[in-house]
Amino acid sequence: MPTGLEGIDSLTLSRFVLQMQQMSAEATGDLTILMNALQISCKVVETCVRRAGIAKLYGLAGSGNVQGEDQKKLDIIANDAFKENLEDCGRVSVMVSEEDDEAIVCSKATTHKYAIAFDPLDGSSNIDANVSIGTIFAIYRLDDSSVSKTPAEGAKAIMQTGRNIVVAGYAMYGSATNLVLSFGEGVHGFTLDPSIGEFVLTHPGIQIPKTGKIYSVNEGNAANWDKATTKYVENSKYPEVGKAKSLRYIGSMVADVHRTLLYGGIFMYPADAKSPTGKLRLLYEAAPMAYLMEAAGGKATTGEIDILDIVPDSIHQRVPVYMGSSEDIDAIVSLYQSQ
Ligand code: AHM
Ligand code: MG
Repeated sequence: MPTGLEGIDSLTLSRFVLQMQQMSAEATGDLTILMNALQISCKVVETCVRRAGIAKLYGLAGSGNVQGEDQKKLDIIANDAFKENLEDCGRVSVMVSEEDDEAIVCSKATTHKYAIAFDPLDGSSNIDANVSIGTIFAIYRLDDSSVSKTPAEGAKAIMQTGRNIVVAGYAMYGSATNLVLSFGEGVHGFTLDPSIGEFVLTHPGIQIPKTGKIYSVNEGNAANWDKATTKYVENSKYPEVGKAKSLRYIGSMVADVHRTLLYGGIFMYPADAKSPTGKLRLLYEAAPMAYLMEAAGGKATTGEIDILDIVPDSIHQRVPVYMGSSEDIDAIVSLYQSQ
């Protein structure tokens, strides 16, 4: 009897993670359990995002987060879903969330090998307009011989360069729900099949094109940009040779980076005269996306240093961001070198 599932490629995210773990000689299964908790959290949040209009989850919750921004109801729901699932899985020792002032030390941890930084619902200014939003995460390996007991110790343990990331990725709640991730070698994209409730591999081995036809930036900030950014955008619009680039800017990092990975080009959130270190946060926005970019053959820089080489000085640190196709990033870096 037909099941309706005939012809579906069944490399699910769960099986993919198991296979990745089995390839490692020292694998204990802890990372598989952690990844499972992460996957479930993404499914919980996707369900809330899909039902937000009917369930009256749009709008403000009436509180503010550490960055002084209003928190949306969905921001809080997403943050709670990730924190509860990750803590309960017992494989996370320290968590840093965009929505929490301090690092969280997990009392239920049965092993102290992993820490995770996440932005539970990025791009939340877009929530009420039903524009794509997402979750960004980076898992870091800890020295499990020194267990963090206080938020300050937890913060110190997780403040590592992006080169130490074990797994990074994002979930995008758009017209479909995608989960894109990398264990370091290769970037793979999964799409949630709602009929079976599983993420299925749809974009294996994503490689970003060497150069792209799109630039992506909030041009409303142009009056405050430095010379290199101003020149780069001018060259994109009025090139001496070839065609002008197209501008695409959604204002949701996950959606802008997703498009950049698939189509190529450059996504930027520069520092400017009003925001001297930029807007995006290193640990849970810039570093995980930079990790994916490099694993897909692209580059990610502040203009002066590769994002993955930055040593964090605080858990909510902001950094300037330029990421995308290698030739486009080389062009902005050379403008910085000559300015
Ligand atoms: P958020 O973490 O408060 O949602 O802010 C981060 C978002 C990114 O998704 C996006 O790239 C950027 O802010 C857009 O900022 P702007 O509205 O200034 O262009
Ligand atoms: Mg964010």
